[in-house]
Amino acid sequence: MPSAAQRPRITVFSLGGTISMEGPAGSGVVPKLDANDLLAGIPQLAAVAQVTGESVSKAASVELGFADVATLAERIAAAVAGGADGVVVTQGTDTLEETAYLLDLLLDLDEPVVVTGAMRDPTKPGADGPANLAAAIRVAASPAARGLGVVAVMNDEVHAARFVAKRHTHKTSAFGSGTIGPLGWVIEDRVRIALRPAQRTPTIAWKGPPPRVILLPMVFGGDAQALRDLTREPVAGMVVEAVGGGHVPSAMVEPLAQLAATAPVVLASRTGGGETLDKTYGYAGGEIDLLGRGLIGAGLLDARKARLLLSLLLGAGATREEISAAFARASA
Ligand code: DAS
Repeated sequence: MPSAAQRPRITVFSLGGTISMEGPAGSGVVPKLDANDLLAGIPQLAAVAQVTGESVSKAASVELGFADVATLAERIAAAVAGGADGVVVTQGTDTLEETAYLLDLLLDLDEPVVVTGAMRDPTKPGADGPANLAAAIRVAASPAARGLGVVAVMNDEVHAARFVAKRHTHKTSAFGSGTIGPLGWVIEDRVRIALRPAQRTPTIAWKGPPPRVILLPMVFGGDAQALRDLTREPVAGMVVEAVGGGHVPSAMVEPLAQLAATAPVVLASRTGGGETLDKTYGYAGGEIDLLGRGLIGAGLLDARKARLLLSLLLGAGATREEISAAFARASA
């Protein structure tokens, strides 16, 4: 066993979420515990790594915003510059998929950065927070996880930030990567990385809070009024969460084309897996029609991840061509 000084140095940043929540029976749980409280629940991990806790916030994850994650990214980069071999972020699961991808876009580190949380709060039998935190620390300490970009570790699975999504309201197996599955897993005391992404997520410089990018879901029967309502004021960009491989009702084509002439409009799919099509359907409102009118395919990114990428690109002052190229790269 490595001596204490030889063990990898891991910094754990706590943001709140169910993993940190407590409360009297019957009145609901709220964020209470900080990083050091969470680490006190897994003393056996001291044999794996030298772990330091830093409390960032005690919030429900729906309260997090772009600036919070940008500040966290700076703190993570500083921890690594100060000698950390890996970093773990604990937060609420509701927006974990967004935080993980934003960190992936903002950071350019070989050191593992792992986001985790819990589906069952610490007052529940079988609370999964300690197991998830222990697995996340093992991954952050593992040389096998270097160079993967940011990952999420939940339920002993390792997921790429670009693909991970919360797909269930309460199961401990709520997280998945619909299109590719997990990159690896934790078993006994081992971290197994079975797949490595073909390419890293591009890094985008943070230039301050980005302009507003709207996400518009397509619904059965269409809702052209929603599009009119949302674009009454000028918008910096829009992501259309289209049906199937990237399709909208024909009545929405013209207004979307008009918008695409003045602001980037990205075409994503609401299916939760696969990538957007570009040369299959020829009907009005099909993907060939929409891409021909200037919309940009989201490729492998779902609508929520596409909104984050478009927001950061606009915030960094990217041109239309640079935005198209970034989405093409995100799918390569
Ligand atoms: N749903 C809770 C969680 O899983 C709350 C939150 O996201 O903060 O952590």
